[in-house]
Amino acid sequence: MSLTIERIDLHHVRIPLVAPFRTSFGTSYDRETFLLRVVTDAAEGWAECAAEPDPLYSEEWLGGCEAVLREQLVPRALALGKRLTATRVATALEPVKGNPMAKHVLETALLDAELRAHGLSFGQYLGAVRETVPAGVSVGIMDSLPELVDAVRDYLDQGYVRIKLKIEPGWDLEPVRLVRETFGDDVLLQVDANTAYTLADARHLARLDDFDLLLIEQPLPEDDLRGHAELARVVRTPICLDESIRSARDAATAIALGACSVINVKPARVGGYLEARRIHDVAHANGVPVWCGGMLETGIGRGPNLALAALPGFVLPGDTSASSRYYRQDLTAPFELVDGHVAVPTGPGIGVDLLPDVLAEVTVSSSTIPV
Ligand code: SMG
Ligand code: MG
Repeated sequence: MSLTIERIDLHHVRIPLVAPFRTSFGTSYDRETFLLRVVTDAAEGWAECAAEPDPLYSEEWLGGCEAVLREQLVPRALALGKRLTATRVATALEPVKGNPMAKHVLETALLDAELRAHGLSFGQYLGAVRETVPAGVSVGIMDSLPELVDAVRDYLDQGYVRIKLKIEPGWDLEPVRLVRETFGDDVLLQVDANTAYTLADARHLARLDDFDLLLIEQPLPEDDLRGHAELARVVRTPICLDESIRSARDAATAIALGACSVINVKPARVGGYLEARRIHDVAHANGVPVWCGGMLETGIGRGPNLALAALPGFVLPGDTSASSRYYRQDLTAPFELVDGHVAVPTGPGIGVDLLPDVLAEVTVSSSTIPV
């Protein structure tokens, strides 16, 4: 079956976070993004743009995503006419350099429509082998160490099976030591620097080896694969890449160079679920464990991420937390944490539906991309 696009809408939303989330590159107080709805002759599809208002996590940002969708990506998809599938659209978007988050939101909405038309879930389509996935939680940089300990205690009490601490120069050894000493050796613990260090910090980062961490995520700048390979020779803790990996080719290169021994797979960062699955396949074939990252997605983005996290190579707990970690009121029925796990949606497509009243409440503006 192939589809014809009849309409594309953007719904700009702003949703308050339950608590501010601070990383080495900034603090978020709410989630500001847009949802893309595509109406086709066979079914309708939805996806969430992962970009942030400012280009601080990566070079993409919301305004840029909208512009490239309007002026470049949607026209290329429409040029396919009636022969549209998510795979064909991905191929048609390939000549456009970069812009993975913009490509991801269009491809995912189309894949949702396509799978709904076939009555297939993302999990079935991608090759999920689990009904639930273990949930980790990402803990932001705090104003004080006691606040950090309280936050981690609360997450552990809720049942999260892995803690990730955001770190930056000045907030690294002490918080990690304190969390390890307070909660014991059994807690699965890892850190994420979001590119905040340089290779000159190698000796300093090696001091994290004392704390038996699962991994150090993206310590160095995203374009410094050589630096990560050098660092991996100095630190014993496994190096995990996030921002550096934009494609399956990047994954193959990083693995071959010894720049990482674990990969954080985020569908949005790599242009969509099709490329995300290829990264899983490359890593799996090389014996490199992967896990599913997050971008503070609402239920609309979380649903398909959970399906991806259920693939066989996803052997480490992801940043696939329950809705309550992020929002008092999610845009979909909430994802709940049960025995440290979150259920993979089973319905057609992304397997979750928007709550129209909630969407109306958080919508800042809506617009249409002409088709
Ligand atoms: O969705 O639980 C989540 C967020 C997880 O820490 C998280 N994401 O670099 O991995 C990362 C960050 C990037 C997003 S910061 C807004
Ligand atoms: Mg990260």
